[in-house]
Amino acid sequence: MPSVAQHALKIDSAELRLVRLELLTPFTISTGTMHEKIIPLLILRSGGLEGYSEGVMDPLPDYLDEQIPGAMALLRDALLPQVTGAAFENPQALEPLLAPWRGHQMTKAMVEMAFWDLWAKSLGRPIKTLLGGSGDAIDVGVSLGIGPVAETLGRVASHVEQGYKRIKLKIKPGHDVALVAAVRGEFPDVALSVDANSAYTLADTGMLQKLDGYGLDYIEQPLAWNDIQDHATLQQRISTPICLDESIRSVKDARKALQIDAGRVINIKVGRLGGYLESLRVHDLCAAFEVPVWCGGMLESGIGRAHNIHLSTLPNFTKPGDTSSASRYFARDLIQEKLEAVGGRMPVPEGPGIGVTPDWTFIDSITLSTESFSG
Ligand code: OSB
Ligand code: MG
Repeated sequence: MPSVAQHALKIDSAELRLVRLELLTPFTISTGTMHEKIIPLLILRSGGLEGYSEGVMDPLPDYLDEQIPGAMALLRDALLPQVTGAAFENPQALEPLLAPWRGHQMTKAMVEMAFWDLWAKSLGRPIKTLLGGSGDAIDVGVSLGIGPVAETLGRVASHVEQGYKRIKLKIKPGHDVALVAAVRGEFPDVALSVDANSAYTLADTGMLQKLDGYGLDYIEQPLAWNDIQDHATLQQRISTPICLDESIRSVKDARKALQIDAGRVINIKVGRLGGYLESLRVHDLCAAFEVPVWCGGMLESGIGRAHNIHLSTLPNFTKPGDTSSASRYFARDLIQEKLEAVGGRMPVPEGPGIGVTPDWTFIDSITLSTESFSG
């Protein structure tokens, strides 16, 4: 990452909102169905500038063990009182303040990412450039929720037609091999992957071995969300690369996983890893291991999506990310710009910071609560 000489940036105040955004269609994964997105939004202010981020934790701990009430409490009782009134030269200077708190990567990432946006704006640079990324657009794939096979086939067809560069199918026990066989049968050449969100155990090895016959790009997080060891055992028994998502919460986790061949691809989610700095470390570690990475998604609004797109411009993001068009999920986004993929390519927002502008009229109309913090 390029070092930029810079005066310390004082965080004058912070605002924490909770907003409710309706999903156009429910999204089902192995752990359950999401009908709406409740999004904690963070605004950090310095002088006339604002930095933005969104939390990707769920209302209840069903993807990982983090959840919105705990995130709000940590932000309210510790993180935001700590950062407001304080000055930081760069995002690295913020890390020692966040590090002592156990876990809560997604919560810490909110503060770190909003600060990156603020810092980049203060320098007049896009986040992409400060991260060391490049390019005007990134390759994107799509993640299709669990649904009837016939319906999924139709959705695969429409997304292949739109040019998405990889189709990811959500799977769970009883909704796996037959689905993959049907999709592969109709789309022999499409880049295809599956994501189990921890729905299986080593007792399912036989079924997972059957997936080897369908030329999948990878199988994402087949085993427990907090496991690495069993994934290494499974990787020895299947030829399809395992992609780790839930079980990688830090660069330390990533190192341990790669050292024992527990996976051959890593999904980088900035929130899950606690921010850009840890994401950069995982990115660089994977590059050293010659392991490709790609950027995962959590059905983010345009604010989180813009952050993800900037991160995806780094060189080892060699596989299409889950940074598909916002219009797939929401009738109206939280930002004024449209984040829409064209031919499987998502343009990187231009301008300083994340490069997108909140639509405050709309955000105000869906805000459930607002809390203010000043130093
Ligand atoms: O495991 O990647 C996942 C959505 C919610 C929770 C977990 C995951 C997902 C997705 C959707 O796959 C990705 C997206 O389009 O944002
Ligand atoms: Mg996943």
